[in-house]
Amino acid sequence: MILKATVLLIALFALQRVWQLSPGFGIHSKGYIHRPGPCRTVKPIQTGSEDITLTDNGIAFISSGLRLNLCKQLFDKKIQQFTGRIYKFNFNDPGHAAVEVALPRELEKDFNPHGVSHWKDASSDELWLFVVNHRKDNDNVEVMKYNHELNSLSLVRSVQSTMFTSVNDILAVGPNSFYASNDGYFHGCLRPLEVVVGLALGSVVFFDGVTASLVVQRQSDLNSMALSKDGTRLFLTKTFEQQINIFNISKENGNLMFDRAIDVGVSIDNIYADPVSDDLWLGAHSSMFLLSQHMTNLDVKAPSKVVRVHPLGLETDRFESYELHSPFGDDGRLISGSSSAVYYQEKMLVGSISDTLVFCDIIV
Ligand SMILES: [Ca+2]
Repeated sequence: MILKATVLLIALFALQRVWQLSPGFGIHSKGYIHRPGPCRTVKPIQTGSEDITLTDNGIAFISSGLRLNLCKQLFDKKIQQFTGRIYKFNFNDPGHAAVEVALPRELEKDFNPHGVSHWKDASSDELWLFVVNHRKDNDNVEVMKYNHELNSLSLVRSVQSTMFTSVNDILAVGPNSFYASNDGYFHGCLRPLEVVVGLALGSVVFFDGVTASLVVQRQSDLNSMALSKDGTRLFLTKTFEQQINIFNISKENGNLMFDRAIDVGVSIDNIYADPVSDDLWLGAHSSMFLLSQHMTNLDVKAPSKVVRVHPLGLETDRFESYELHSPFGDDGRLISGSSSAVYYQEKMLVGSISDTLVFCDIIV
């Protein structure tokens, strides 16, 4: 009797959770085509461009070939055949294809890239690329030095931590220090259960070059991060809750103090903070339901959407008020499952989890 009542209670709780999450799945959402100007796919990328990091002089580094470490049985088998790569795209010469960057020899056989970030030395051209690598055994953060002449990466260090439970994104704040966001705890087929039951097991880890510490804990649904141009604020996206959380960064120890949330009204993935305008650019999924169908069968198209958050506040508090813009939308035929967007001088790249990369001129 007690067992039956317990099972019934759990079932009711699960139903309530599904009901709560259903708007985020966007079951009735459609993809609307909207272009800011001429848009085209960028060759040769066909196996995803999940995350993009953009230097201040218009060089984009793109992670491609992500094999999600979730329940493999739920995903299209083709995804497991993807090869992890880093591509480079030059906004100053956008007529050309993306170029593959040579990986360090140590990573050639075990490279499954997810979030990317970079750190550029202000007084020199030295550039470090930080990549979340879902290695076969665990999640690592690969810190690599970029060689401009050889278009190659050399491994500086691989950072591991027991706090890296399921790393999604990385945010470099120095040549050897970073924040890493865990989108959850469990891998494999326990992960969908973690989402449905609503376990808040995501976190943000700060690594100061020596030690790792948890700076955000017991959160669900964490995705990607970006830094304000003055380096004092961190933006963190929450996909199902359709929010950007803004934190103030402690200068002393890197701790994060929650300031406010921005409701975006669409399931957001990766975020880019434009250092010129302070605008936030978001790769978004208009329908998580169609996205899940796309990930199960890549032939099924999923809509894409880019959101731009334009701050209206004064310099001291830029996001006190803001406007939401929708510069790009697609029904999935040009690009399915948009996960990232970056902007540079009236031009834009839109990345995807497992599909193409799109370049647009912005003329409207
Ligand atoms: Ca992401």
